[in-house]
Amino acid sequence: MKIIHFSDTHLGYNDLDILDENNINQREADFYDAFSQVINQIEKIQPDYIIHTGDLFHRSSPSNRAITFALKEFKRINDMNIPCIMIAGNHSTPRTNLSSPILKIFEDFENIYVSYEQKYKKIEFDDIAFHTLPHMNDETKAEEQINLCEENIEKDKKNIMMMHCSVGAWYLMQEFGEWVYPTHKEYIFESMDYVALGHWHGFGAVSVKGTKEKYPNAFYSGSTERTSLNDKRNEKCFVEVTIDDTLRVEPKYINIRPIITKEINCEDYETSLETLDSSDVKDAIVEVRLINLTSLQSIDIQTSDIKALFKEAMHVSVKREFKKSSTESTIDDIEAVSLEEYFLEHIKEDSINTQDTKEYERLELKVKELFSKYEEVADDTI
Ligand SMILES: [Mn+2]
Repeated sequence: MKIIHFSDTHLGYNDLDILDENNINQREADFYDAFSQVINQIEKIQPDYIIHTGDLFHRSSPSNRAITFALKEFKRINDMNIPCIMIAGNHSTPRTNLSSPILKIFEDFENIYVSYEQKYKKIEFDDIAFHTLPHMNDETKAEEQINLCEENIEKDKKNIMMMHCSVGAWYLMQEFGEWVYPTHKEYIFESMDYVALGHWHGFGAVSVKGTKEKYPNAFYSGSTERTSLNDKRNEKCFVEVTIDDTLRVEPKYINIRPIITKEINCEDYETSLETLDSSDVKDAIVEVRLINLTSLQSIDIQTSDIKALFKEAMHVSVKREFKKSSTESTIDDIEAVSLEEYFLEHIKEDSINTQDTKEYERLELKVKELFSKYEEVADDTI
């Protein structure tokens, strides 16, 4: 028996102010592309079942575009005549009873089975039972729902548990209202053929109570794209689960836009630039770290100059990481009135340390020039 498990597709998520050729936010389009890649693969693999473990949409009230896209893709799934079981995650669960859950839009698709009512629901077929525990806002009610799941295990069928949660607080996403599965109920996993998890955005088996030991049958499939540029994972996947006499869990990778970190060591700025390799950044999201930066260099090194080094990238962000100095002065040490004066004082301090007065004079002029430009712009706005 073959099951495709995917999750956390976050349709409608957008980021970075970049539009694609269709005037759609480029990152939003990336998420749609990742989703379609999974559906294309499912068409080829022709599994027995398809499961999605939550956060189909990024918001509980998605945009028209996100809904239109989802309906089109789920029509494809529906037409495959393969049962598809889907649960709600924290992102697609409304916080109040006033709004209607978005997954309701799939109720009338004959091959799509949805679980979004914040309670346990068993979705059963001849050979298999899916025990779904969608996201629950009220954690106090969750335990009785887990008990219901336990009571409903089918001895003569395969049993699949589906949840959108952090298992025992080890896989927290630092999001408001996330549901933590109680550690003392993890033993239920042993009665399941497979535990399909959503919420954590990386692929992998779940650890036993925070040890290095892993449950052999409990997996997060991970997200299909990155909802934060802090997520540096370049491998996103869906999972092909084969349940015969043994269980096989195989990640199937998706082609996603690369995210690449480059480092420029400002202690040896020139050499660092010379040895910089920018050949691998085409269409990538690039994060450049300027390390060991001094305040003097920080004035000279323009963000636009750094960005120009990676012309082929889709997006470049520059992070300035200053060198720690033992003689760092605090604001209290400097009697300065304006930002300009404060800044000049700071440079002066630095030049005293390095005994480079010529450099101070050069930068003083530059700083004055920059501040006068700033003031001109500021005056214009009055
Ligand atoms: Mn998620």
